[in-house]
Formats: sequence, structure tokens, C-alpha cells
Amino acid sequence: MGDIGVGKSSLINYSIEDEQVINYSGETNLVDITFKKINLKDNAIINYGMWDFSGKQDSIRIRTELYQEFHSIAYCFDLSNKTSFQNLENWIKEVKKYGGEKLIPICIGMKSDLNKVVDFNTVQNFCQKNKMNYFETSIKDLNSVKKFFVEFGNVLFDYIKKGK
Ligand SMILES: Nc1nc2c(ncn2[C@@H]2O[C@H](COP(=O)(O)OP(=O)(O)O)[C@@H](O)[C@H]2O)c(=O)[nH]1
Ligand SMILES: [Mg+2]
Repeated sequence: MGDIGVGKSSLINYSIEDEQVINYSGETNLVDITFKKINLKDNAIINYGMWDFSGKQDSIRIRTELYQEFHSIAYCFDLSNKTSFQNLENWIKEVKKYGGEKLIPICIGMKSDLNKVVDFNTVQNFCQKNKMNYFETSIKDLNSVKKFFVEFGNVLFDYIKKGK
């Protein structure tokens, strides 16, 4: 979830191409689904099924029907765009309203290569309040993307081990 242009599709598309930096600038359909396998700790493998929603209002109906099916939800903002961070409150409200509060929430600060205008402490407080793990990514930095997919996988893996 997150405003249009924060970099959601780029992160997912980058992961398809794996080692390459790809220059993604397409419009997202109502929803695009992508799979990606990643090796985690303890010889575990996670097979991500990623649902990339267009930020447009007309995808609300599909999103809300699908919330029941997901394990986790990523709230995404652009570190160089304050409004995109402030709007996360609205995305959270929408998810709650339609029954997605059981999903494991994470928060991703995107475009970490750009000039960051969102205050780190504010982000930390926000994540603490909403019980979200926080990640930063940039599609200009392969390591940040790899690190994200492994660490996020480990977070999910721990939840599953605990029986959530
Ligand atoms: N500098 C920089 N630009 C990015 C990054 N990720 C995405 N972009 C650019 O931001 C624009 C919007 O990206 P997109 O993935 O379509 O956003 P979405 O609407 O959230 O899916 C595109 O022009 C991307 O090339 C990043 O990590 N760093
Ligand atoms: Mg998109």
C-alpha cells in the first residue's frame, strides 16, 4: 500500500530481474501479481507472492476482498516526499476498515538514495505505534533490495514459527 509514485512496482519488478537494476516506470494495472523465491536462515525458503495494487481508488473493491487472503501488508512511502509518509495513516485506516488488521504490517521507506525529508524519529515512532518492522530500500542499491527481501522473509518466518 502507498501513494502512487513512491516506488512499489519498481521494488517488485527489480526483484524479478534479481541482480539487475531495471528502470521501471510503467503504470500499475489494478493489480499485478509476482512471485519470488528467497533463501532464509535455517535452510528455509520463502516463496513471496506479491500483489502490487495501483494506488487508484478503483482498486479498492479488489483490495478489500483480498485482504482476507494475505499474510502481510507493506505500507510504503517515499523518503523524499513527506506527504507520502503522512498519507500512510489513510492507508492504515482503509486496511482496518475492510478487515485487514490481522495482517502482519511492515513499513518501507523507499528511494533512500534521494534526499531524505522524512524525519527518522518520526518514522520510528510511527512504526512503534503501529507495531511495524521498518525497512529502507532503494532500487539504486542492490544490497538494500536483497537485504529487504531476506529480512522481511525472516520476520514472516518468525511469525509463522510462533504460530501466527
Ligand atoms: N531515485 C529513485 N527513484 C525510484 C526508486 N524507486 C522508484 N523510483 C522511481 O519512482 C517512479 C515511480 O515508481 P513506481 O514503481 O512506478 O511507483 P508506484 O506507483 O509506487 O508503483 C519511477 O520513475 C521510478 O523509476 C528509488 O529507489 N530511487
Ligand atoms: Mg505501481
